Amino acid sequence: MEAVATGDLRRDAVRTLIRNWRGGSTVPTASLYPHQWSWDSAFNAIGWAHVAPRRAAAELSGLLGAQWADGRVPQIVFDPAVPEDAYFPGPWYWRPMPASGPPRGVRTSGIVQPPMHAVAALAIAEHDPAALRRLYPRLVRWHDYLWERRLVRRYGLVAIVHPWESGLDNSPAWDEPLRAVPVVDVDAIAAHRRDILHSWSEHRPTNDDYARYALLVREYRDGGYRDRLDDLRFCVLDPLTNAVFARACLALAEIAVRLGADPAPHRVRAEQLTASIEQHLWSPALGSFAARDVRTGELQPVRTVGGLMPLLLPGLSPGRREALIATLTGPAFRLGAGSTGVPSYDLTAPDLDLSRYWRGPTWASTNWLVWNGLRTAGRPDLAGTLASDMVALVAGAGLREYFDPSTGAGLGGRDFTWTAALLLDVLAAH
Ligand code: 9WN
Repeated sequence: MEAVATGDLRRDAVRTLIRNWRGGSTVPTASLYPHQWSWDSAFNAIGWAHVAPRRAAAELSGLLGAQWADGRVPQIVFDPAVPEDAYFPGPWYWRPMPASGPPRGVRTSGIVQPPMHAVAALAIAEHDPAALRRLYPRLVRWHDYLWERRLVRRYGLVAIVHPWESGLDNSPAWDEPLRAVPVVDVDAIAAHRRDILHSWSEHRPTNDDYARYALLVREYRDGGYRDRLDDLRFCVLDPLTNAVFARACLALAEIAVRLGADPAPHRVRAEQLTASIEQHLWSPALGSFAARDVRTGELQPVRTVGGLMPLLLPGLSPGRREALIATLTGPAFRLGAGSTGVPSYDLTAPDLDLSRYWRGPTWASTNWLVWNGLRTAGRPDLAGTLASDMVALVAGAGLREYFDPSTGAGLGGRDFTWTAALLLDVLAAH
């Protein structure tokens, strides 16, 4: 890491945060994603905390201000100043909103994203302790929503009901579950797409993917966004969502302690989730955790970066931790063996696509999560290797949305906020 001029990188990262700040939140990148995204805001706040702690708190407060009456924190909070057709699906596509929806006058999507927010709140607390008191009650309601409405009782895990909810939109982990979703109106949906005006279509999900995504939105919307999990076409137990949720429960417990509230319920949830992840999502054949399709009961036979996320859990059994680290450093992910970060998909898979979104490329968000997982797992050596990879990727290709893991070439959006924010966090730790 010493070889790289980290001062220059830091300056570029701060400039990107400032450029993408919209007065109360930060867009992920100006033209491709011109609104506020949920898990991005958590990552962005972690970066802002190093630069302007008030903005970090504002970013999280703004997002939680769009929380629905039922407690869900929406995937997107739409900027009313941005035209409807700047992003697909825009605010109208998600309407009508139910009575359990967002506060009056606030326009949001109706699905969620990984619950990173308590982790971010705890991270920014060091810089702005007063923010915790405001954020805590909303974070509790958000976690209650997931635990009460999204829990699949027979597995003790929470479900995602749309691939976008995973944050790893077109991951091969969703290929089988998505076979239950017909491809309809593909040409009409393709004509509405805006992403491929800003990014190469070969680097994005396909038109068939988008037709399925849009149908899932319409069906969930037309059902009033009710979480009748048995009736939904897509209902999956994602290791990333559940591991991040468990880690967030531990963060919320720590926040409760600091505020003099009772941490026990949050700790109990973290323990239960950890046990359920171990019991129901482990694949001995893969040497990794994997997603389980609730409709078929099947564990998905693919190694993705999401399957490594239980490294974030301090309660993970030592055997599983060792096996995960062997997978991470083995041929599938190659950490430490001339790696360029941790790719989103198994490098040995026959359908690996080095430049298509979550089907191969390396991303800052998932790298940062694995980096934290390695620190939790007591492997500062590997965490250091990954931190160096993250810095080298940005030094070589800029603050891009994702990177080709074979060449390190930058892909997708430019001046990407979470890439900047998480780089600042990694640099601050080294
Ligand atoms: C849909 C904003 C988001 C990230 C996701 C990433 C991508 C959106 C899209 O961009 O998804 O949510 O339009 O492709 O997959 O993780 O939060 O950066």
